[in-house]
Amino acid sequence: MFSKRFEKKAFKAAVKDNVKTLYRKTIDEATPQQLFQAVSYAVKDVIIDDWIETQKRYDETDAKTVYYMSMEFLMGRALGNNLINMTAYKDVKEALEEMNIDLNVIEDQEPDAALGNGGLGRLAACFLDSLATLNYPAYGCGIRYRYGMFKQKIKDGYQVEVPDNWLKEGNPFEIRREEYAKEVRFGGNIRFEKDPVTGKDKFIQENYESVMAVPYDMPIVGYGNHVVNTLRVWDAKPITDFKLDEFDRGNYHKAVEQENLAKLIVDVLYPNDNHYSGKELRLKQQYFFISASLQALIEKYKKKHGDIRKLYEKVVIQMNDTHPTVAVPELMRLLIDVEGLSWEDAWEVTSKTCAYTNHTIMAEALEKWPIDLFSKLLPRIYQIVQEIDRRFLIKVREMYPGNEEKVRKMAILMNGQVRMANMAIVAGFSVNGVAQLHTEILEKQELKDFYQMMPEKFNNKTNGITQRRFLAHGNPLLADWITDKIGDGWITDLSQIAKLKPLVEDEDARREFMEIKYQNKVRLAKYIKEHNGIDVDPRSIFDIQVKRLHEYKRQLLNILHIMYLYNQIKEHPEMSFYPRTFIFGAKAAAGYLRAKETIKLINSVADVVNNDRSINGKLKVVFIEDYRVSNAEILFAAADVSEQISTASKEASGTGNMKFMLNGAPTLGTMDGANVEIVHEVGEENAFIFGLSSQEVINYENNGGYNPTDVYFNDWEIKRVVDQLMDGTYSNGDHNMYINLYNSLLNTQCTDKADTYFILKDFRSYADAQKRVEEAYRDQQRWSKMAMMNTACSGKFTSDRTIEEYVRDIWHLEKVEVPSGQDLFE
Ligand code: CR1
Repeated sequence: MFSKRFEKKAFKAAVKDNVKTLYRKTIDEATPQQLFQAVSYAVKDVIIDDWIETQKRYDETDAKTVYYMSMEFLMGRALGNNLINMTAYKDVKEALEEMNIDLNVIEDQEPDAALGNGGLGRLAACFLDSLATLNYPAYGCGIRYRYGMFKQKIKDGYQVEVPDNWLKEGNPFEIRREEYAKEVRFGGNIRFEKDPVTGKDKFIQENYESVMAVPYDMPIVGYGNHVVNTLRVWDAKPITDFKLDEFDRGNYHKAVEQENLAKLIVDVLYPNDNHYSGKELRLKQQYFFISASLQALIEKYKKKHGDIRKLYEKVVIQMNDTHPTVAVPELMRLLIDVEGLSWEDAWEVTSKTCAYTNHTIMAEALEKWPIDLFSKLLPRIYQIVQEIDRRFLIKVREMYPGNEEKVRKMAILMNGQVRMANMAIVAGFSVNGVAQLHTEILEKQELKDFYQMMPEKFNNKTNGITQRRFLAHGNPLLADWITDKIGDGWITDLSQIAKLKPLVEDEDARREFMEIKYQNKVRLAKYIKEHNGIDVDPRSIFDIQVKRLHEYKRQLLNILHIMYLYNQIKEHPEMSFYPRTFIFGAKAAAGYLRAKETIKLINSVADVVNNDRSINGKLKVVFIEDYRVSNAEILFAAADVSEQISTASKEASGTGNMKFMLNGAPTLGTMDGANVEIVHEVGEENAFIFGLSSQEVINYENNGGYNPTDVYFNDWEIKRVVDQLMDGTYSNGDHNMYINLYNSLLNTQCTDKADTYFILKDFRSYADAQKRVEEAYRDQQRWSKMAMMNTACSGKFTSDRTIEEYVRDIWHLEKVEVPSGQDLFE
């Protein structure tokens, strides 16, 4: 049925009109990109009414609002998702068909909004979707990078990074809000003065550089509830008046500098996942969007409220990892220097408003800014950090008299560095990890001293994903089938997906389920043919590992195992072997050598294996170029096996694991991150678990590691694959191509510890688990039960559940009902 809001005739007329006014063309003449723009503007028109209505309702009810501060929002495409959430997807598809327009083709014209690296950024995007769907007032605050995550090309098997000019055709789903621009200042020096009238201390920043932050708002559409929240991302522009001024005085340099600073600051997303690079420009980006967001939020609060000391009653700030932690001293600065609060009052407000989520225990991801860089760029902020640290250390010494070890571990300022995580914990009223195991490791290991001192702050919020994008939109065949069987309640209440459990015993249901999986594999096979030119058999096992490339995620273990399988097939052609297609997708940070070598290795193994006619296509290896949200949706839908093989204790949660599960792919993985909870929900018999436990890994680490040569010399098959990195098998005779990988495993150089991610240690156990996968898959009845059970048990992993827990334990928001905005096509 066509809903009133998308009355077919009016919608078609709007699209036609848009093509005319935007491009002076008829529908038949318009390019697919122009049609995408025209359709999007017609959709946005409908969204705007609800957007206005929502914000009006928030204003009237004076509801408490969460500000989700994040350097990353990995949104992907908006058009299809907006239509799904407006419950208009099928109607619009139909209307467009009548105009001879294929909605799928139109959707493919939209570039991904790739303002994030991986899990952390995608989590932020899922959270925004859930917040809107659950009727909670929320802002996402971030940066409008002119270039998002780079586009990945594969040339001769190597990754090549290409700039992601995602805004070049214009973004129909954003609105520039010039009127809310805010000035942000950097550098200079601080002059101290006593106000002659009030006697109060005044801190005046002089000789600074500044830029204007200009917000762009993007609508976040809730599912079927007329709620439209806002993602506010900040652009930078030079302060033009000042520039003219400088020109007048002939200070050409300074004027150009401001122009350059503005351009530079929002130019590009740092492409590091789980890695801190310590670049000054990155700190500028952090302070830039935080200062602007806080100024805007305080201004908004003050429009309705007289007493800034009650800010925490209406505002809660969630800091997505330490990247936005400069919010703590910046809020203190605004409260003290601008609003005139005392230190004590400002601290009370700040520490009741800010909460912190930790997303990793990887040491190289910890943000520790050199004090000289930090204090030069943010002189007043640095003074405030010093005072926060001073007061905190007094408390530490009170609690642990004479224990200077505690001071060294917990201080914010130590060894010439500003330790951002310590600041976030000291100031935040809540500190949460992102899966049970991760939170446990934080409490018992990484943040042990903080946990002992302030256990009440610590809590767990296991991550989740939105089923609207990763099932309703990404897997329409399965979505329709599920709705057919159990109704459409699962779209906003994923716990209902458990109603599929009884159907696991129904043979017809299982056949249908597997037929849909097959259709999705055909869709992926077609994508692979188009993009890679490789033929893959949709009847083979689709074993997929897609995620950022990182040593701890162990793509190297996966590809070494493929080399091992290939050796076996070559050696024993008679051996029974179920055909397998191994699929990878992963971007490596541009400067991450071992990660890039791994990509080259995967592509080289693919080349050798895929072109070896003697193995009769039993083994295929595919590297999906430019893995991103839009092609991820296709990959999850088509997976038989979900590879989640990180070294236990290293993956804080993972969220890809949940997307595979939702789409009916059993996990082949370690007991790490949220895998632990996935196995708990689905049962160990419906997953393939292998490898060291996190406790075993941690024990080895605490005792100087393990010796990989023990494994290497005692298992000739493992030795053979490791040697094949150096013998030219996968490098046309070049013996140095994979030397960094080889050394990372065995370290013949003896400069560093070897195999710190326990790849050789876990190899046998992984190969055994892979063997179990093959056996299980041969029994199609058994496999179909496992696959269906995974979907049926995925209810816990919706981000709706995660958000309800944040609201219950941390944010304390109220739901706001929104009546439908004015109907555009009435
Ligand atoms: C973790 O590595 C987790 C996401 C979202 C990542 C991953 O396991 O699912 O966060 N951490 O919580 C990260 O990017 C900077 O840290």
